[in-house]
Amino acid sequence: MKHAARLAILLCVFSLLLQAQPGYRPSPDNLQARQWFQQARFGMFIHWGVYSVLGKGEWVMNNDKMPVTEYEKLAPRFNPTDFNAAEWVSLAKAAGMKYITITSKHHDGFAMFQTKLSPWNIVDATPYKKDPLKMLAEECRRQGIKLFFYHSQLDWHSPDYFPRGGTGVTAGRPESGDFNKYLDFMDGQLRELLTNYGPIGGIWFDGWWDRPDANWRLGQTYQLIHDLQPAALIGNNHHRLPNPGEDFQMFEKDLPGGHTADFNSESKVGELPLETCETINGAWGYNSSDKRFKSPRQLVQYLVKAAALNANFLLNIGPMPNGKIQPEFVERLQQVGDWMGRNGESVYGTTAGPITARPWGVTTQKGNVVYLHIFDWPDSVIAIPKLPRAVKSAQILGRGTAVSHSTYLDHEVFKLPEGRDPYDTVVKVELAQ
Ligand code: FHN
Repeated sequence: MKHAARLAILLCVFSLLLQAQPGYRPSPDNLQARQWFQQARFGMFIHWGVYSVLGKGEWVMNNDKMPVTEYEKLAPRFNPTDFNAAEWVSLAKAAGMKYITITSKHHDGFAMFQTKLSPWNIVDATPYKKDPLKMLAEECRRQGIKLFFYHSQLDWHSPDYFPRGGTGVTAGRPESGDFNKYLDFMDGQLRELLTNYGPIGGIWFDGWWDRPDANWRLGQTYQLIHDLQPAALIGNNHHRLPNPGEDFQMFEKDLPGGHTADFNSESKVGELPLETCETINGAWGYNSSDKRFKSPRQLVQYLVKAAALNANFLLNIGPMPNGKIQPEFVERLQQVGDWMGRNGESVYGTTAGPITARPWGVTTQKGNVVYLHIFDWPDSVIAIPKLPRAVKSAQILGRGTAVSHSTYLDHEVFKLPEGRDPYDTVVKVELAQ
């Protein structure tokens, strides 16, 4: 029995790898894009769609068992006349974010862009009649922010997404369909996104987990993307080690290897650039009743903990149906941005520091500088394990206040001045070359 089980697992993994882009060799542009991505460290995730009309999150169609015919009645009510791309991109920049990943299509199949392949899109199905992704792409280029698209492989609207997976089974679709025809449709919309919106930072796939045994033709889709835009980075939120053809690995509501979320219980940390994503409250898509807002302190510490694990932090907002961003999100993004304005050098372009996470905090590193991120330490004196080379100087980042220091056989002692940062006090330690 054990042998059979092992064989079954091997076959599943092998079939997954077969589906991907075997023999994929990232282009020089792609490798450069990966380097940029790793140094960017901080991005804005945006979950926005027709579901925002109900204010009950992006899974409302499935959770409320709405058939397609019912759900489609939301479109005439979706008219985000207050949408202002410059405001959104400026808010991302003010927060210290270097890229934006926005839903081009979520599981409900609703395209937030002008697609010729289905009338189920924001231009043809709503009174708004404009393409927000086109406006956002132009504004991102203007402000020097990269734009990625989150694209759901899972689709609750297409009749050809068949056989069904574990979701979208109450959408009232016929019990028949041609999955390859659906994949042609999905590839067609990806072609539109990678042709009509200028240079794209990458594609953030989600929804593979709905049909893990299906043949998703990943290799064909990945090849299409890399042929159209070699520098576009592909990530797939399948919660497994990356497949050939993927350029970064994402974790959801979980630091890499943290296994705090049940769907990440098995995921292992691979060799590709890393990213973790999280919400400000508990919802990805706009949820008017979800008041579980994380504090700016929690958000800064999550960002820094990610950087200390060589990972980016993709922090989510779910805009309202009128195109505005709720004030609780704006306020927190501005507070995180204030901290990043004073301490960003301890996050951007850094890698994990020489000391792993401790009760007092974490460390990041850039060249011969180590940043001690002190989240919680009541005393003025702090002892840490010995650093890899002699300490030349130490100061409080952002203030320049000197920090006195002594080295002992196997540890270092720093004496912290009065006045701590409420989110994260960063000690910049310059090491001898
Ligand atoms: O089902 C989606 C969910 O709506 C959201 O998009 C998150 C974001 O990472 N991903 C899936 C849940 O794992």
